[in-house]
Amino acid sequence: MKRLILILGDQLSPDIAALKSAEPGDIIVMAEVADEASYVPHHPKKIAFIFAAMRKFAAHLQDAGWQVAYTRLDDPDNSGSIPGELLRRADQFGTDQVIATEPGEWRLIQALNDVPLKLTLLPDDRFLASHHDFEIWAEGRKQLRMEYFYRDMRRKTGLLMEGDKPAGGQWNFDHDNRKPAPKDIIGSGPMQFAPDDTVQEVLALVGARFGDNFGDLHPFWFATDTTEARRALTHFIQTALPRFGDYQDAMLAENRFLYHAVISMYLNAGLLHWREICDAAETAWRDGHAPLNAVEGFIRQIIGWREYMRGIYFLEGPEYTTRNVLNHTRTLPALFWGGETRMRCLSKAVEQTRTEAYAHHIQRLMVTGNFALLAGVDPHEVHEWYLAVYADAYEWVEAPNVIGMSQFADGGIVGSKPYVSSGNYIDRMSDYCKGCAYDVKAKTGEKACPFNLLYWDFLIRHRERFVGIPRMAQMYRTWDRMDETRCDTVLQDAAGFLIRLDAGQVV
Ligand code: FAD
Ligand code: DLZ
Ligand code: SF4
Repeated sequence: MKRLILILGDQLSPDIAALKSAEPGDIIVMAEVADEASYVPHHPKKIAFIFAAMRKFAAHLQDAGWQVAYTRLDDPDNSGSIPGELLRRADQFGTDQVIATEPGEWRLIQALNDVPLKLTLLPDDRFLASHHDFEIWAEGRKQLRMEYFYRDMRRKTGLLMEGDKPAGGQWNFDHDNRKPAPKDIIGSGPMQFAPDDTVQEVLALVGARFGDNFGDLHPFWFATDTTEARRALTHFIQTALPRFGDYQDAMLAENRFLYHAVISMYLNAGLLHWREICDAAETAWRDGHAPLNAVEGFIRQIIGWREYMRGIYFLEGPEYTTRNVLNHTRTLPALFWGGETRMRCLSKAVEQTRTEAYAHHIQRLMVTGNFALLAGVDPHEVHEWYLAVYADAYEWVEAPNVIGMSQFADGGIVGSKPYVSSGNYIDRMSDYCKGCAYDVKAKTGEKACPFNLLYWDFLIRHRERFVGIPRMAQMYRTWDRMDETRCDTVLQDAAGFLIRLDAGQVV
């Protein structure tokens, strides 16, 4: 009996499990549906990227001889959901058998399991660690530290290994990697692609249907198929990888990409595979084109952090995104949606998110994430914002980064301590503070950088929880040595700032 082979918008890999198990006569089902396009208000560039890549992937499958039942968003009989499209296609083709690859969000896994058809859900083997591998690794450990998981992944892949030893004698070269941004950035940023006919058609559709969502649709420059994504990868390896390590944590107002790869949207949608990316990076090192600190740092992000985050998401289960151990309840401030702010770092990070559907790791972690955490914003709202605004965002990778790493809402599963900082860190790593309405050196008063105020306010609010963490104890000692009147002023100024924020004033 013929079967339906479901391919989702982030499963655009020729070797995706469902496709590998397909046989001649099976029907490939792909569908642009309102439910997926609107469960959060996705950035229009993200929707356009996924739809365009889906259409090209479907065409590629058809060329290879597959029968593809493709639903466009504006098809009149589009049921609006993945389960609805499966039922419709099952009826049309007279089958009740469906083969799918496990989706990257619990929400959709549950929806597929509820469809009254005979579903076979295959593991997504595009990842290095299966759920089982991660469970085995996690079992019996008091703390799930990424660094140890990463070493296992190095051994498993053989990447940057010399026998059973790490290349260069060290697993991790991060101490070489935290340089502030240089004034002169060499390099042209990520490779950009002019929209072809398929992309143009999608842009018209997305503009009409999702033009009111936060985010600029134009100019659209993403790669939308594997050939283009591979060109973007090669461009990164040649032009940026050698400096990736040194400036990985740096931020510049007028240079949005620095030496980052800007490939996460391609990798997560299936246009690239982790192995080809890491092999290309390792070859660059072995050929003497890129230094070890850059290549090790880059490979760690992919076989370390990325795989680890996915492991945590599936280990922790569907209610992970509702965790809120710090009991933060503030509504996400309007400035996250482009509302006016005098804080230049936030204004620049949100502006580039609006135009590019991209911000690099430190902008996400130490500017927007840091501010939301210090201000005590409800982590679920923060999570939904990140899920909506970045082109690479799917819950399996976004939620552990936001709920865990950035907001500490999971109580320390991902990070042993919260990622918080005063303005000083942002000043050291960026050029944002020059030209800001606030003074990063001022600790109290009208001009005081809000990060300076909120930093102490956060630490004092959560003193009981954090004072016992060795790497935080020093901060509490500093506070305890500060003059009492000064401490009161800091907390009063912080409270005043939060009142103005809640009242919707421009802060
Ligand atoms: P580079 O800096 O060039 O890194 C190379 C690759 O490493 C990335 O493409 C990505 O695949 C991987 N990587 C790096 N860091 C991480 C990480 N922490 N977790 C998983 N993969 C990583 N990444 C997503 O793919 N989707 C998300 O929704 C997402 N949300 C995030 C939210 C927050 C609050 C934070 C702090 C980080 C988030 N990240 C997310 C991780 C990281 O910021 C992005 O992967 C990275 O910025 C993508 O840009 P790039 O391709 O230029 O990455
Ligand atoms: C993100 C997304 C969007 C915007 N639209 C679609 C769609 O119309 N059809 C589809 O199959 N997939 C889409 N996706 C990706 C899914 O939301 C994704 O597969 C799940 O969130 C699981 O990761
Ligand atoms: Fe951001 Fe403070 Fe610097 Fe202004 S002074 S850019 S608010 S860190």
